[in-house]
Amino acid sequence: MKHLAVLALGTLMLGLPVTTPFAFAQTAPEVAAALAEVRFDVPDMTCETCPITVKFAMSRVEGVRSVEVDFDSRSATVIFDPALTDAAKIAEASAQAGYPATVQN
Ligand SMILES: [Cu+2]
Repeated sequence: MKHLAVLALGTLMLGLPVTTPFAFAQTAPEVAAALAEVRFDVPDMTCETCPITVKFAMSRVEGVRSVEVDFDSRSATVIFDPALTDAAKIAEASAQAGYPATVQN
């Protein structure tokens, strides 16, 4: 009886790696194609630790995939899923952390 349970568990665990990569292979290209990139001006950054706060605030927005903040140019480049968020919400998060951000044209 014990052996049967172990066998059943083994089969269950073996089944996972077979189905998981297939599911990823199907969804990954769609997700990558749907991502958007926006550059923001963040003029109120005054020292080299300000980008840490901006990056943290923007990264917390649901749907944001990556945030790169450049202190020298007072800008932030954000990659996000437009199905989950938008530039206005990301700018608002930055503003609430003390750094108003505007989309670069
Ligand atoms: Cu600072």
